Amino acid sequence: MAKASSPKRARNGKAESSAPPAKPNRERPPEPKRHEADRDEMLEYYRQMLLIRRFEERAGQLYGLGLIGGFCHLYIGQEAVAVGLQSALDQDKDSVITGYRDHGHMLAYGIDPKVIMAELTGRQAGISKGKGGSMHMFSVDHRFYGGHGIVGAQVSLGTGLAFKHKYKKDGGVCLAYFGDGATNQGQVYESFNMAELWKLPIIFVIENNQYAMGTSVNRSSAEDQLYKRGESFRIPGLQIDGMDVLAVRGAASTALEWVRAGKGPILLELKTYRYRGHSMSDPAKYRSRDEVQAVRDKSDPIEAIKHELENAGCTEEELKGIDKEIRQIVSEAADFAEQSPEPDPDELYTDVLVEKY
Ligand SMILES: Cc1ncc(C[n+]2csc(CCOP(=O)(O)OP(=O)(O)O)c2C)c(N)n1
Ligand SMILES: [Mg+2]
Repeated sequence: MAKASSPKRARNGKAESSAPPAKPNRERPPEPKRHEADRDEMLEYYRQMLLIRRFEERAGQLYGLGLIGGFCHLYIGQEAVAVGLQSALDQDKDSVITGYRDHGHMLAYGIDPKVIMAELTGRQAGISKGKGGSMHMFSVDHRFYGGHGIVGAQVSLGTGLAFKHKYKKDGGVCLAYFGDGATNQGQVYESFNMAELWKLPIIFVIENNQYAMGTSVNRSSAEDQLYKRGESFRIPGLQIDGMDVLAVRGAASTALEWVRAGKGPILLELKTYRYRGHSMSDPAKYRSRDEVQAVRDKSDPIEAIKHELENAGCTEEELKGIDKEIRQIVSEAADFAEQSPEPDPDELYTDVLVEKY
């Protein structure tokens, strides 16, 4: 009987290349540049971030008064992320999806603060007819696909949205936000694999606010440099200062250019911080007041752009005027929300199934 020949081995102990051949090295995106904005553009970012901050502060008050029921997760501290990224999108074709900390993303997309506040207070005029509340807001008209309570689920849903953009050739890109905690969820990686394999037009955005409920990122994550999380799927990642709206805006341009050129997904890790507890019912005993205060003092995104505006010649009067204008918008939204009627009980049976039954 002929002796079977032993398989050929490379002398250095490494596996010899065998068919099919390995994929070539992945191209890398360029280092993003901080966005150069003129005074008017900076004023617009200031206005939008301030709107989110004041809106969230008011939502916190309404919650305290018992006007908002259920869960309520505030976005205070993270404003530069939604504003910096979404200001770069094409609202006529791009889509956005996020988790339950969603009010800021809707405001940054230009959705009327009144219908968001009315949703928070469970009123008929709310964007989900008062039946979704804080975590389940949705607006197909704005291509804003929620508002999701299941950690990580929006990543697979966002991958589906990106598939739709590609399938329909509508030129859109999906922006899918998720938290540092969500990066340890299994479905995120199944989505990464499919997105890269099919070169889907999606920007995976990790909002690393340092905590997942009461667990800090380095206590929960073996690899805490979250921008590397796509590497084993060949998805390039960039780490960005999420407290600097112009740095975020610059990264958005780099990411959009990459995705729109058909190069597939990209991952952005925005290093940010949430000032409030995880939700309104979180006593936040897992960190010190000093830690929060230090971030507020050193890296507040709104103070930072305000400072740049002052350097660009904006007067205190002008900035105070904007603050007043924003407070007025938020007050009107709160009044609207308090005065709107609750949904009719019959609404319990609508919007449950797509078709009538
Ligand atoms: C699948 C699933 N597991 C657990 C939870 C409970 N839960 C709600 S929020 C949260 C923390 C998520 O933290 P992160 O992704 O960092 O987002 P952040 O709240 O900081 O915005 C957890 C574990 C959930 N909603 N869904
Ligand atoms: Mg987090």
